[in-house]
Amino acid sequence: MSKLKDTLYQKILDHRKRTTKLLKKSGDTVIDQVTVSQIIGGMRGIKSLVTDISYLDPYEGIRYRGYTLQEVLSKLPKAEGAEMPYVEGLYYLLLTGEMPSKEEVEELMVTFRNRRIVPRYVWDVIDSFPSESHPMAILSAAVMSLERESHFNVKYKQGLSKMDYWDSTFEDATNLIAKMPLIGAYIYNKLYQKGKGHRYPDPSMDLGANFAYMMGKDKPYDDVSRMYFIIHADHESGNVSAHTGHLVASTLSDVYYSISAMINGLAGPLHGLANQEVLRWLQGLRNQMDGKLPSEDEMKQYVWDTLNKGQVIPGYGHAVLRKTDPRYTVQREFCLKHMPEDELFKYVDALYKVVPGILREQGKAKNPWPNVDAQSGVVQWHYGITEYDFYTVLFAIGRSIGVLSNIIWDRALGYPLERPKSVTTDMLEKMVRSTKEFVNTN
Ligand code: CMX
Repeated sequence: MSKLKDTLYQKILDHRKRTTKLLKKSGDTVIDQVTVSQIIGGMRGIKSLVTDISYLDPYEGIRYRGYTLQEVLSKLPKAEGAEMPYVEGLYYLLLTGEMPSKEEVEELMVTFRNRRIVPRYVWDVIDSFPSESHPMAILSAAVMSLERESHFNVKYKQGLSKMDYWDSTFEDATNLIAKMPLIGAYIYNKLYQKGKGHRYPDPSMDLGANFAYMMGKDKPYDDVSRMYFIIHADHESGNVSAHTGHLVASTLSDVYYSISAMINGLAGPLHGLANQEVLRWLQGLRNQMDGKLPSEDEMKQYVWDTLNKGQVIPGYGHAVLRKTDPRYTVQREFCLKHMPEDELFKYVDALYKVVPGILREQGKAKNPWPNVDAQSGVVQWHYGITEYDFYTVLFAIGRSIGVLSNIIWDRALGYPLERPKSVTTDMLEKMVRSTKEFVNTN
């Protein structure tokens, strides 16, 4: 057993006792109430999922296993001369809750390296897509096509104890994470470089550096990849991509079905696709300005014009966060260091000064501050990835690391099939009529 798997197994044994005790002793304890607006309003804020991989505080932002993003970036081991840590180390941290040593990360790098090979039929699936297809649709299909590789399915058919579900799920998850960057780079190459830029992975490189290499990018794009995959990895369990992955996996569908579904959820403009929307929207402004940097008043006008057309400002607002997203801040700091003179970065910076005030004045958005997607496309654009349809693929590679870690733990703790209850509007009206508040106010 590898060091990671061994450590994970010990953690699972300990954690099972806590979950069993909670269920046995406190199963009927009420911890939340549900309002009509929460039911009609997309279940906002209802405490109904449990995960120990990450927690999202509305004012502080995401913590992975208790660590802020800044702590994760400074404490995880790094390659010689790198600014950003190994992505492999993040997988170790998310799975075990322990900050890995460099040796532990190196062992995991070998594990990933040995699992990179993507079967030929996956390339055929990708090649069979018309070139106008969205890269997220291709990614979803490519991941789906790998389903026949699932160890979990083989074991399940042979008759697998529930206590062992996590083991083959771990094998499937690790196999998929190792392959995702290759699949992503191949899709980029097929769609935008007509297959001419394809590079095989370099066995001496870590996951982030290898992705940069396969994309044909020089330093510091290796750090951009590492940063990007790490900051997008998890955002607790209620966001659409994480929740979809968890939901599908709760039926004991294998990780390929689950991650393909996760990718489909991420592909919506209110979620992961917002990063490409930001770029599209900024390009609109740039075209309108004939290339010159807009004044503050021109910027304000563009924002108001968008709102007055009934559209959202992409990259701003959030269902949980009530402050600037720390994932935005991490990227902003990277931009300030590496590309302060970049024209689009200046646009983003100028927007940061005007959008929150306007959204407050408009009075609809509960959070007027920028989220991760407001910055991420600009960094990619700067390093030559100007095909913004591709940005959500990068988000998906990162997000799969967190969602897969969660699925392994779901299986380890025996979380059941997810099945919330729905009611009809009639029932809802009846329930409202029978409450004290209704009687008192009518
Ligand atoms: N621009 C304009 N209006 C916005 C807004 C924005 N950026 N953010 C929220 N609003 C509006 C909502 O559309 C809603 O309007 P209605 O009452 O007319 O329906 C109102 O403000 C209240 O929404 P909210 O409770 O503040 O936000 P939600 O939890 O409903 O939605 C989100 C959250 C992210 C979908 C929303 O803020 C949004 O559409 N933002 C722009 C898209 C975006 O950046 N998405 C990426 C989020 C991060 C990610 O998942 O990747």
